[in-house]
Amino acid sequence: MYLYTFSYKWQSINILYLSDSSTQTPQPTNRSLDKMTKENNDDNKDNDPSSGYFLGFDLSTQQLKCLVVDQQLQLVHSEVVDFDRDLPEYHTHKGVYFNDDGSIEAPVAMWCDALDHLFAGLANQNVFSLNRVLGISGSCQQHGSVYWSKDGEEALRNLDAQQTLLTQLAPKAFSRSVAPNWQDHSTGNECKLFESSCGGPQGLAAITGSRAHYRFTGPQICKVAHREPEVYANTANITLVSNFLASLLCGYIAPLEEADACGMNLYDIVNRDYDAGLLQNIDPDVESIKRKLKGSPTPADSAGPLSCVSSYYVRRYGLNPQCQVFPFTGDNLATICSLPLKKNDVLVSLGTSTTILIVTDQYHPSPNYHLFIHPTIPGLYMGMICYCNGSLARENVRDLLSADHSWDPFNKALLDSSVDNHDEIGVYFPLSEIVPSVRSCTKRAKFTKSENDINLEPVEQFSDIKHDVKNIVESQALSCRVRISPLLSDNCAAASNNSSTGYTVKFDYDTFPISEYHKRPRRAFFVGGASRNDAIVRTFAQVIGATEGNYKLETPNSCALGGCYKALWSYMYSSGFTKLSFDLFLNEHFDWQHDAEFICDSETESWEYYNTKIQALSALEATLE
Ligand code: XUL
Repeated sequence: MYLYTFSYKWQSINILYLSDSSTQTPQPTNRSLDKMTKENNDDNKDNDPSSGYFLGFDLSTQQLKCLVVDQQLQLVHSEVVDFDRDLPEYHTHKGVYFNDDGSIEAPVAMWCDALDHLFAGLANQNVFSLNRVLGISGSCQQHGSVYWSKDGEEALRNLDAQQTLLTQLAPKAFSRSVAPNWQDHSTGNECKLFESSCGGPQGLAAITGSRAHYRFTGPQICKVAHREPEVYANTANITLVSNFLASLLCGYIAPLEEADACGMNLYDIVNRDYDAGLLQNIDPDVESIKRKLKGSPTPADSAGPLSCVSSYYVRRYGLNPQCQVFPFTGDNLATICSLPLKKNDVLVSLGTSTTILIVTDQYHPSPNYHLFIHPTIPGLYMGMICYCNGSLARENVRDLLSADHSWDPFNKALLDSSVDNHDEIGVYFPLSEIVPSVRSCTKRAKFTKSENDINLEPVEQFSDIKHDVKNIVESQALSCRVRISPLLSDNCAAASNNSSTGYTVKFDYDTFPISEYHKRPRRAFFVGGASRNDAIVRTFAQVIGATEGNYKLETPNSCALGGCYKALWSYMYSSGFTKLSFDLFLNEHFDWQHDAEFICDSETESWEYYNTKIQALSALEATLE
């Protein structure tokens, strides 16, 4: 029996930071070597999940993290390697290199090194036995790409437990020592090529779920192929960060995972295969680039394992030789796996920027957001909307009311029913915005509305800053609401072609009857810094109008936790211990009392009140450049 020291699994408790031996080669101690010899010979080795553990990795920009859960989803242990702090010899800044030519990349050797450091930490704790780990999965930063040399796979298949990953892989396994990072913006030409090859942003979004983005892997690989032809020619395989880490654990180059492959601008989501025309942007020899990508990705909705863990980890750290590695996915995709989300549930991240993740059965692509195949539930997609302006814009207004940056006057104004802004609308974009795609601006207007018509009158200022408080939070929330509408509707495509269904309203690339903007999500989950601000969350909740309640979450580790749950469910499902689908399985075991805090219901009356502002926001956005 192991003593569980954790009571609250969303908190990252008992993280074992590495000692300052970061420059030393990580070694398993005598204790872990003794332990593994004993346990590998232990006859009592079974696959009973009730005494097993499940690892969820998260290879993010700044850290490699691993959480460990038991079968009840209880967090048992966590381990972190922070790149800048624990591996200073790579001289990264926040985990990456900001190169002189403007590109942003991360050293692949550092990630290999970090994995050994992390396992050394796992092998040297006393909370659980690595020999009892039955399944591993995880999440990784999306879009990055790792270039493997012709010797790469062989080096991986022949790992010697007496040596480190670094010494065995870094010198020869990679044709490029650095991986492009999602923050990179150096692929402008390649993005143009991708969009023009298939009829523009809408054409590309229709095929791949997203318009071209600098960070997306297709344009990034294209840049390497065209600007570094020698490197490309010497590259036998290209992995995303997710199947790179899975490959290190499996001991061979694992295929891509399908949900994460949707972040490449290469994958045809409807036909569930790479798009040959898009691949040709990179390499006229489509079969060759397909081979480099290791053929078809593993289907997102298959629960099966990639393989057992490589013997390297069994011999070096005492992992169970039967431990199964399941496909890793992207970090945003893993985040939705950290909760028992169902169709039409929405996760609102109120951070520096605002990000919306929504589970949907509607494939309604738009150049303004991203659609990915859902990583665990067949027939569903994950929609992701990323705004640039979030807390910074709200803080600007806050500071107009409070010299000492207090939220109190802001929150008081936000909930003050005597501040009547029913005929006002504003947009507050101190940074240029992604959704809608416009330059930095602040605009205010008063409006009058007849049944089918809207009359907008621009104003310099409202009568009081308190009105800006209400208008900024409401318009941010309303923007989220109208942009998730097409993903909540069963018939938006049909509705957009049917002019007899009342007057229409345009947002971005969509023109729908007003009724299409009157769809409500099921549940809303709020995360991120501003989710701790009750007034802001309650206002968002009323505007967005979830029909089954609004919840607040503390999610410092949601990506890694999603990886743990994916490993646990995949193991249970593929080994026949459960027949439940991922969401039902998670729902059955999820501790709502501990892990989610109910905030409020969305009142129908207040939700309807915001219906009146939809046209006004559309009209105001139409004036922006
Ligand atoms: C998503 C994206 C980032 C990275 C962060 O498209 O680029 O969220 O996945 O790790």
